[in-house]
Amino acid sequence: MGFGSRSGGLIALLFLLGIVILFSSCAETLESEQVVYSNNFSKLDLAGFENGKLFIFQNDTVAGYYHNEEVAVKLDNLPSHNLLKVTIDILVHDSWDGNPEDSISGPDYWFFGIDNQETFRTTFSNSPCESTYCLYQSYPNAYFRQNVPKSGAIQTNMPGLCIFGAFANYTTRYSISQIIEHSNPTVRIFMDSELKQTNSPDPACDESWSLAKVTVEALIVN
Ligand SMILES: [Ca+2]
Repeated sequence: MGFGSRSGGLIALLFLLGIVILFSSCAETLESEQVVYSNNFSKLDLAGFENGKLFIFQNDTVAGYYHNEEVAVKLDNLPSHNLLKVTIDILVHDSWDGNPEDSISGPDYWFFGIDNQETFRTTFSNSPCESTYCLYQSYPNAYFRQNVPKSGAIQTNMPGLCIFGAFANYTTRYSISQIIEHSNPTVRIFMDSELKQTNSPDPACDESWSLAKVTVEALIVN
């Protein structure tokens, strides 16, 4: 009896020890974090950009505006890392329709990725949301989650750029952040949209986006 309980205790102890070893071996430690690129375009710096173009929106120099065209930034000589944290601040202009799938107006996708791999695809909606009618968006989640328009925004009180240029609350700012496995000393970050508005004579005026800031951090996590 005494022997049995002692071996039972020993087994329990080994079991606990196993859990401790398991958890400590799984715990990841952030060993270094370094900002390797940060650009809000205030210095008119488009070094490394493809399809870079600047304009001033609400007294702020931003890159854009864009409509279903790729923009990318290539960074070289990155320090040693195994993860990249990419943060992209975008301005969503005018009449984005979010998730609804129809032949005229949506979904209105925005996406980005690194090198040749898309890592995040979502939708945005600047459209009205009422109890009986709502054009949902996926952000802050990936497509196809249903969130109310402007969910996760960091600023919503700017006017539109073109078709709703005279109307308040038709440009919405988001700060989109993702940590991605990556270790090469070179990276190409691309951003693009697939906007649909077949009934518009000028789709880029109907809905577009701009780039307000790009920040890249190189992380080492072990
Ligand atoms: Ca649309």
